[in-house]
Amino acid sequence: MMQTVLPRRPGVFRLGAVRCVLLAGAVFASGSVFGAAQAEESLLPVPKSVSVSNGVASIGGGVQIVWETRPSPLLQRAATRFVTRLTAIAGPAGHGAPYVLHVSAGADRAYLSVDEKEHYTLTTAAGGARLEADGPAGVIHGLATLLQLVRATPEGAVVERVHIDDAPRFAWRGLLLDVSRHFDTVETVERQLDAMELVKLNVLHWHLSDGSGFRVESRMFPKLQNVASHGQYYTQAQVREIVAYAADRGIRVVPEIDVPGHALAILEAYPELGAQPLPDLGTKGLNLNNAALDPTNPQTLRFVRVLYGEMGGLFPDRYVHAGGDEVVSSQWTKNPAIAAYMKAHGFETAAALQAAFTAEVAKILAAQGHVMMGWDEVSEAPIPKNVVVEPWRASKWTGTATRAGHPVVVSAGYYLDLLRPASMHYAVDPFDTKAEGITAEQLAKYPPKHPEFSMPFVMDEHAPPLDDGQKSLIMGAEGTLWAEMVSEPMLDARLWPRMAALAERFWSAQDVRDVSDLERRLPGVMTELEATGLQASQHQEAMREAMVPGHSGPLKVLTEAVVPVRNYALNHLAAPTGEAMLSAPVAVSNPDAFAAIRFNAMAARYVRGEAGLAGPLREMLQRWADNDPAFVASAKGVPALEAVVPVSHAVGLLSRAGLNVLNGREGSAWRMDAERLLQEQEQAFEGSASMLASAHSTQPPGGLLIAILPGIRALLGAHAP
Ligand code: TNX
Repeated sequence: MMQTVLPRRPGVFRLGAVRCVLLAGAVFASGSVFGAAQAEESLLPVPKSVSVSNGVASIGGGVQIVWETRPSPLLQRAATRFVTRLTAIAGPAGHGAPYVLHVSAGADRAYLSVDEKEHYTLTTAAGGARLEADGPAGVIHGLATLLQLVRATPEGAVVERVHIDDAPRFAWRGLLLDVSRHFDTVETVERQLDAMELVKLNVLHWHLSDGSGFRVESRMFPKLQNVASHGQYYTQAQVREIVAYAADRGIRVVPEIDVPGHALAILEAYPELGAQPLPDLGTKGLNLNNAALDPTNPQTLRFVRVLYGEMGGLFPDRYVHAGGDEVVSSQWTKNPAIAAYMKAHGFETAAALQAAFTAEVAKILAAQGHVMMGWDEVSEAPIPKNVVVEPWRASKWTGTATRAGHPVVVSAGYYLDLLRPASMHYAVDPFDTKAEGITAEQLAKYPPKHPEFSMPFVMDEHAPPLDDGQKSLIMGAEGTLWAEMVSEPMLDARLWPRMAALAERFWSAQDVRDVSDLERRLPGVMTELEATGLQASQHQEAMREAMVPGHSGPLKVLTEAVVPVRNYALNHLAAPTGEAMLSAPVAVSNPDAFAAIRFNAMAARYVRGEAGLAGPLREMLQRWADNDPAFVASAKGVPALEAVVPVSHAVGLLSRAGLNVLNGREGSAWRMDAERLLQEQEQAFEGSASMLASAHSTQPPGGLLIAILPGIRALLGAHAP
């Protein structure tokens, strides 16, 4: 591996403007320029405008960066990262003339704020490129784009020749990491920040506190780390390190300390602040989300003031997320003192009391120089206008919150823990007030088990579209990955590549929405992210090996053809349940099974007449058909694998049916078997097509759905025999 020796020959040349020359040590095999334009087709997120010139330029001689404006240390580090990544992607060293990259960056005092300047232009030519940015963020983005224009070829690395003019659609492009439910080490968080930089995401929404644990060292309330963290927390030095690491990559860190609900961990440490006595933590089926602070206790607001004051000092960002979600009314109404307080002060509902609490928290944060954010529940009763609302339960809240004048960051439709494929999340536009929510049809078909809790999740079929004023209040959006069922080794693969699809939704123009084009680019993006540090495949490999030491190959092949059940259906499996889920096949199955997606796309093209695809289709089907006996053998004595043997059989049977079609085999018995199985498996998809369906339906063994159904269905003929 090439080491970076940057700056190897730093020097200052005077050529009119200040020029700092930085010669990168990455030197690639020199070679002739060759290959058709391609890399520009793998850009993600799609830039605002791209014009392609003909041809490519060799970058085989390494990169020489010429700063047209004086580079800050931050930009110098960005350049170093660029070179390191280029080396990782473009391969071994060679000699030749360096590719000269001229960079100029305007000054931007708003860097790392929602008002920062992110625009850049990038022109790549024969011997080099020019990157002009309005500020540091634009340089970081431009370098990410340039990296995606590089392609390794047998003759050495080349860069596509293009002119790009780019800026994001939304200023706030976030990712929520829930480190309360499952803790992630500093290294793991930093890996996500690296990946975020490469797809131009710019906010880490760090969910640091919830029922399962409080994750930051507090000097003011040391029981938060000594008791509430259960031993897993970030020291203040580590928090500063992560904030700095993020800042280097153009990423703001918005901390969330969730109050007044989701407070169990805090209450383990300070039970006197609770609305109810601390529940016995050993209670079977205890809902860790329910415990709430007592908003009427003056000590509660004091706690919030001092804690937020301390935490605010660690997080320089203007915004602090104060949570506010899922406050269970009975936590308050069943406490006689709180009930009496509500009566005395005219709070008719828990929501009204929460609004008063929210207003106090917003005031506290404002006094500390911050702006409060909260989940959409905070907007159910009047609260100060400047509180940023984050719709999550349904898209209608985007409409109501903006109608009330609140700035909004949308997360409804972007819940990665629902385990939907990238294509579904990608289809959701932040402006759409009817994108996410339980439909009337679903409600009728699957009556909710907790009717009083369902209405906020229900879609408003009459929700009007946003007007221009409302649209201007949408600051952006966030992908959220709640981690009840995401352990640290699972994190990279649960977040990516789906988060990259969301990065495009949040950056690119509203009309960039071609799903097959997205699906075509995602594997390449995964390759880029993994080459530069992400560990999705490595971790999955290790997890498979832990499940079946020495014999994990068949499990890997099985996971090519399956996806996990969706919409919290994992909560309703017969087995595995609880923590066992995290070391079962479903933990290493991906919501986007690339091989299955490719198979389905190819099968569709085959039946439309591309006969040449028969070969590759046959190869895939043969692989899956042959895998069944191998899987059965490997599963012997491993309960988690034995549980999904029926899934392996089904994949085998369907694959054999597909082969029969390709081989022109006659007969009807195998067709009928396959048809029956197809219907059964399509039904299984129906069973987790929404949160309500998930709670009502029997789920497939091990929570695995078969992802190659559309392709098999296409091969068998669109109509049932
Ligand atoms: C609701 S999303 C929550 C989270 C859970 C999630 C999934 C939100 C604001 N609250 O605390 O993790 O459902 O169970």
